Amino acid sequence: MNTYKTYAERGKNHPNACARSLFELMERKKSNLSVAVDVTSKRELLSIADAVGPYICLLKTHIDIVEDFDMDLVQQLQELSKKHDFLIFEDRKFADIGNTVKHQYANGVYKIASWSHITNAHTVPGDGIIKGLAEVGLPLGRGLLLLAEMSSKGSLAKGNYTTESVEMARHHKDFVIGFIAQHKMNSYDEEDFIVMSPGVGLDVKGDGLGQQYRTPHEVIVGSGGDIIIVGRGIYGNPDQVEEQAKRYRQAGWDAYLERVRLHQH
Ligand code: 5BU
Repeated sequence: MNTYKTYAERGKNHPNACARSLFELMERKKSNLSVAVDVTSKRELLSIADAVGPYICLLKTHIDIVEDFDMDLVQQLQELSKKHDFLIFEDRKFADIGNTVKHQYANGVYKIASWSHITNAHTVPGDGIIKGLAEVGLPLGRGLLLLAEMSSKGSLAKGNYTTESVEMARHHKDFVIGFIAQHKMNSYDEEDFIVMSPGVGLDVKGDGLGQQYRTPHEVIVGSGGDIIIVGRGIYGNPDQVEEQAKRYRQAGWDAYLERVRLHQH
């Protein structure tokens, strides 16, 4: 199955340019680590992005929590993305009808489409949400992830909801590059969806607000995820950001190498 091929092999054949460059840079940097930088000041966000930059393939943001947001912040993030060779993923979780999300993606204060290589959307509104976002994102060479599963306790995104979300992605393979999910979602050899999994931690199992953590090994070897998304495990202790980024990058990459070994023919 595609999920168990190497990232390099998957990068060669992927129909979406954004997915191709992501796979290529993962192999180049030997990293399947995405850091979720959920901090509320521009200074902190930039300083963490610069510190973790060399170890990550993808920087995940929640841009609307930054108190002193301005367009200079996104310009600096773009510069860091070039300097350290990573892509940017704004975890916006769009959830409205196509016409509304189109504006939320392109316009307003944040102009997400203009700087974020990847964003994501809930499937609850039906596939009009994908069509609306694609009108803005496709001409810019962006990629979309659908939320097929969530990491939090009691999530309703399961069973039929998850299956139908995958079906929706199959009808929009030009723009949908994969899923936020807890397990591999591919069924066929000829399709290749990237699976990014949040809820990853090496030291704790949860956060008291519903978050649930698994180890990089559980995610990548046990469940077939491709990219581990780690937040507080990395930036939680300000003195250890770089050290933790190295640690998670190593754990994620070792798990990937083990998966490749296990599935060699
Ligand atoms: P943490 O600090 O590693 O718990 O942060 C996890 C991040 O991933 C945080 O930005 C969440 O908004 C995000 N997330 C998640 O935790 N679980 C999900 O199912 C989805 C996103 Br979708």
